[in-house]
Amino acid sequence: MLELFHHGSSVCAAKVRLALGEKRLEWKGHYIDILKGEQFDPEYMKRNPKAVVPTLVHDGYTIVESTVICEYLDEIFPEPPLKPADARGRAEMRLWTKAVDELLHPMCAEITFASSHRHTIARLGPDGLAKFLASTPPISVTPEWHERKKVIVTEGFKAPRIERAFKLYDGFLAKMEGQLQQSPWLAGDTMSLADIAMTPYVTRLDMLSMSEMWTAQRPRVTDWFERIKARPAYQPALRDWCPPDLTNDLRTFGAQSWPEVKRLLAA
Ligand SMILES: N[C@@H](CCC(=O)N[C@@H](CS)C(=O)NCC(=O)O)C(=O)O
Repeated sequence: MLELFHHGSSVCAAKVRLALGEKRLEWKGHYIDILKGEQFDPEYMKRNPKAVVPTLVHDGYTIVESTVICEYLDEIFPEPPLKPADARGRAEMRLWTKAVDELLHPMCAEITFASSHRHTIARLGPDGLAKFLASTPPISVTPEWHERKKVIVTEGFKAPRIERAFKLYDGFLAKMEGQLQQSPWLAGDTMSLADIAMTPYVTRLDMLSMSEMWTAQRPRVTDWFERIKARPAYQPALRDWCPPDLTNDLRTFGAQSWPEVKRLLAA
């Protein structure tokens, strides 16, 4: 049996849901509301000491780290394959998944909290918010996340170095545009874990009403995203799990943030 501990707006959890969906696998979900602090439950942290989602449990075996989970699923359930057939293709694929984990993901957390999540978690009230921020373990999304989350929640777009996050994100879209000139998918002729890794991050910008970051000047990314969205696994994995009020927060607060984001990108 496959069990997934996940959350509706988590990019890493969406990545795993998409891999499960592409493989048409049945799974049982355990919803962890990371904007209410459910990830800090000591019982959950026994499975995932960084207090992050996702966590997969397969026949009693617990596995963390979304990219490792996706590779594991592709080995255990090889059809349809989500890795290129040749070693070079797999190397290209892993360069994408590594860059997503090391660079894009920490910046995605920053832009999401600066643009939207900080308004959502403000509803916890002053005491609830203080408890939420204090509960993040010393090593979480990144080794700096405990402090960085506090700064971004408090200062929003005035947080030091916040422009770095948006510029790095923009750089990933530029890199995608370049790659998609060479091949239909990010690591060659077939859709792979590279595309699955990038899908939640492009979707995040879309949900934040920031799709102009590619629709205005990146036709190949636009076309790639249309092809991704047309896949049957997309809607259930990426959109349906996000509760309507959270979808609404992302859209509304994101749209309010967009003029500031545009200014940071142009500076
Ligand atoms: N490297 C981890 C990162 C997981 C991660 O950062 N998850 C985020 C949601 S996408 C989370 O649970 N954040 C909880 C928090 O910010 O307290 C993975 O790929 O699974």
